[in-house]
Amino acid sequence: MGVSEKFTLKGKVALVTGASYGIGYAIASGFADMGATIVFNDIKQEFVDKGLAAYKADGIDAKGYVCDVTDEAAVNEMVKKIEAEVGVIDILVNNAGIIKRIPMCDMTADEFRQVIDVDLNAPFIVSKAVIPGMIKKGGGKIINICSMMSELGRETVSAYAAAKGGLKMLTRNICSEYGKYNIQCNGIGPGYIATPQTAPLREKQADGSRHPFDQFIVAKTPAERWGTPEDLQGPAAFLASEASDFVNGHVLYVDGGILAYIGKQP
Ligand code: NAP
Ligand code: GCO
Repeated sequence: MGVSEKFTLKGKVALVTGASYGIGYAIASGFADMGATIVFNDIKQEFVDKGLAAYKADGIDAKGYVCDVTDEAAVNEMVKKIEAEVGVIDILVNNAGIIKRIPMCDMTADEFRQVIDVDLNAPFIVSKAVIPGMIKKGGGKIINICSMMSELGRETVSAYAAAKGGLKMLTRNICSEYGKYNIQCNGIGPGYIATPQTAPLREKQADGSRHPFDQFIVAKTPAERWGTPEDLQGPAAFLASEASDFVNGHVLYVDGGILAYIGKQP
């Protein structure tokens, strides 16, 4: 097989969680362009419908399900339905995620748990639901959407950093435990990407100037810009395709160079 033939997803079924918009939508659209059949979920019918309309407008025949990824019974039910209605899942992207920006000492234990539940427990629940099908099928790809906060901390994101750091280790553990079944589990660590999740960090100030955090991120990124959801399409397609069959337990940071950079000299 030629190398270029390995960069296809023809005939593959891909489930991308929380993919009505944002990073998940871009990754799923990229997979569709590579030939995969796209399945996604969101928490509310309203968002699933919006997602379906967006995929349709892009010429993608996606299938959407209402499912909260923190609800194990609902996830198991959804995976069963996908297997019956679409086919056994070849590629899973654990993308659904939330953030709460609250100083740690002001955060309630409940708020901390909610973030851990969506950003760490859910990837465990969804992966656990799809792995048996992948084993029967002879292999599969799991991509966990990690973060800069899998490596770094900052004020107000204690729960998110704990969850994304944990997700990096869940990635390595799935690789360790299921690599022998031809399952590759890798992470993608996006840098700062312009999506609804980061919109509050980019809001214009009352005087029309840029948000100080916006300026801080552009200065901290060697590429000198925010990332776009589309910046993640190529890396995700690589990790979902046969081209990466011996890449396992790795986190690929797609961050315009943030993690390599000490910051601007004064
Ligand atoms: P986003 O714009 O907020 O989208 C997140 C998606 O997850 C939404 O569709 C959301 O659905 C869904 N979701 C949340 N909780 C869910 C649940 N319990 N069950 C099902 N779906 C759920 O975020 P994004 O920026 O695209 O981020 C996507 C992923 O990348 C997240 O894991 C995030 O942590 C990670 N990430 C983002 C950045 C960034 O700079 N943007 C950087 C690194 C990593 P509803 O809103 O419809 O409920
Ligand atoms: C924040 C941001 C980040 C990013 C991303 C970085 O408040 O610092 O929301 O956590 O979204 O995960 O990789």
